[in-house]
Amino acid sequence: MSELLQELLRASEKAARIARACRQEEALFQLLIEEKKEDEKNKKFLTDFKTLADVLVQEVIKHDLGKKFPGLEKNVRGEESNEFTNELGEKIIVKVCSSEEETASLLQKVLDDNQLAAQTLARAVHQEVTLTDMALDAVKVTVPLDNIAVWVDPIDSTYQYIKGSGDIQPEAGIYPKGLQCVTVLIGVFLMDSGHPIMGVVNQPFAIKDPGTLQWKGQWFWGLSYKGSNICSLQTPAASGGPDGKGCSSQQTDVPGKKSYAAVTSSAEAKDVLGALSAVCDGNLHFAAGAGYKCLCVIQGLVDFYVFSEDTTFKWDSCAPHAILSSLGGGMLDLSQCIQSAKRSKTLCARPHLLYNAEVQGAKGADRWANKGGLVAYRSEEQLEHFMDLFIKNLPLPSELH
Ligand code: 2IP
Ligand code: CA
Repeated sequence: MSELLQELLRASEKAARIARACRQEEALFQLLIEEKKEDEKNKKFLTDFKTLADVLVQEVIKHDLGKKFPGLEKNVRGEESNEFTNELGEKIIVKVCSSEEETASLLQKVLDDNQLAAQTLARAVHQEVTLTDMALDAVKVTVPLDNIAVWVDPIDSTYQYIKGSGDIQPEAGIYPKGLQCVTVLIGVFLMDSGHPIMGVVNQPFAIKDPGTLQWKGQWFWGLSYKGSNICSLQTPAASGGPDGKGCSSQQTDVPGKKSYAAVTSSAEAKDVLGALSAVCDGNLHFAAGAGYKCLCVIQGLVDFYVFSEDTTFKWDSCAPHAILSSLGGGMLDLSQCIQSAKRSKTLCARPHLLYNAEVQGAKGADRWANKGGLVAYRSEEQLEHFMDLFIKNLPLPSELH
């Protein structure tokens, strides 16, 4: 159904515009970078402006999807709750109202009476977004609306969004940090099976115009449902990313001779880093943002994104996972891959990440953690051989530290 995908794209673009406004409009940027002193915290309703920006973007996505597909808003899930409570225990629910004026006056309450900031934000929230994507117009796939739910990460890589520079130089096409690592992630999955079927990754700060210093974004989408696989990037490896400087390995006919490129988090464990370095032979990269690292795989800048820790969540992976599936790849649970390969000497199973089940016994956000870590890949053929080499280079369990 191209209409749903079109709406996801439109919502992601509205979200990206709000994210850009918060960085580029002076009235909002000052609030974004403002550090609250201890005695100012929770003075009124506002916890932090960055939390408000995150919550508001999530509400806009929910509101816009619900307007087009009534009922769907109940199945939009994300990290943020839209309820703010002040020190007196008073509550305010942040939501998109029916008019720009109403939204502005609601926001003014959370923004310590800052009228200019509230009006600027409300304008971005109620802005009409029209966009054209010819490839998307051609998509004719119907998905069951009564069996889908949506994971949203309104602003992934929040730290880079607030503190990140816009002048970081990429290494082999990959930004280790900075505004380019910020993404808006909207992923659709089937509630019964938990499989991701549609995703949009929007990068609000992709290119800075050297003349105007204004940012331009870019988006990526994919659909993988009942044998239909369609993606905005049909030949990612060939495109090699926005500047054509991708560093992913070249295909060779001799699997044993291939070397791979991978990206991971700077928070990755030492033993895993050792194994990745051994397999990647100088092509191991670090980048901020779970969504951005997935984008590096989607764009063909690297072959794999590997992370063994449990600090990514369903809202981080659902959207890029759907896009990777549409390209013939996917996202697997890393610890299950390792266990299964050790049992059968080969990676015969594909333990794909699923999006409908909570982690048993976990609380809060951890209920939706990708508990066993992850491996994101674009090519099935490469996966087998890469995992084989990677696992061989991991220390035995008794040697892990
Ligand atoms: C974060 C963000 C971090 C990432 C972490 C995510 O989401 O993407 O950058 O850590 O896993 O949960 P790292 O960059 O080390 O991979 P958010 O910014 O939305 O909290
Ligand atoms: Ca995130």
